[in-house]
Amino acid sequence: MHGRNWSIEGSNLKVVLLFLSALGILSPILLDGCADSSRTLPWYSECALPAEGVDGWVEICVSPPVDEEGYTTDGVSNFTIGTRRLRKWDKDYRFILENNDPFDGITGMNHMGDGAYFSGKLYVPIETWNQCPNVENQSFAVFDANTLKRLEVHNVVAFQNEVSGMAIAPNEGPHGLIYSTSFCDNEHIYMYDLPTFAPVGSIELSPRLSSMQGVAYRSGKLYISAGVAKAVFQVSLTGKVLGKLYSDLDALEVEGLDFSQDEIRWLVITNGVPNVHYIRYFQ
Ligand SMILES: [Ca+2]
Repeated sequence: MHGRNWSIEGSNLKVVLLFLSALGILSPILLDGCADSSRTLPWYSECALPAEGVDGWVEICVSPPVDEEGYTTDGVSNFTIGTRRLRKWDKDYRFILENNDPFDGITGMNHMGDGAYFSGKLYVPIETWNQCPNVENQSFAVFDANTLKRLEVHNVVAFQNEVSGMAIAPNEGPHGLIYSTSFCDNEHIYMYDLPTFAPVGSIELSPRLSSMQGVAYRSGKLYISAGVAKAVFQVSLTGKVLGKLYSDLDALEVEGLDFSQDEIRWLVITNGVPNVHYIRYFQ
């Protein structure tokens, strides 16, 4: 159990980690490769960097327990998205404020997905979720990142069968694009015009990715959290799946993610508890 896809031989890594642990340099949380959410976790400010010579994607720390659907950040504050709740935290995950009624004034909504921060706002997919393919009222909601108050709702029922995640790519397309994943559609990523939310088209994934739960954009690539594989994949903007970057096979569910900062921050539910896992590339 507790298997993860390390990029160096597991036994070598364990020796390195044991040595660091003996020196008191490394938190013991990394030793068994399992983020046991029932005990105290290393926080963002206590991320343990790997020893020299470690190559590839390495998990360096885990957030305290947060919400269960999505994550994003403006580079300072952390924003976590629950099924029916938005919360804002400071850089060390100290609670700042929450919105416990994100569907206030709109009927039928019961589910939020993985959102993205862009230019002072949070972009969050919302819908009426009743298992695949029975989904209704698929929409993109926009919230003020300072107050968490809802500003706008844009219906996308006509174009997409489920909305599990949103990523903002301000420099793609003529005016910027929104990329959106579907949990019920393993074949397509949908695109929308950023300023108007008008549908632009879709890209076809090759190979397909099952049970997509979140998407992030960075430097002309997409990063997708896929549930069946319990992994983060890198995908080109033409839909080619370029590789599996990291997997957490102990996860009960893998959820939203963010790659706007130095590391992929991936919301993973382990033992029923959602935490943001910080996974950084070393070479
Ligand atoms: Ca996100």
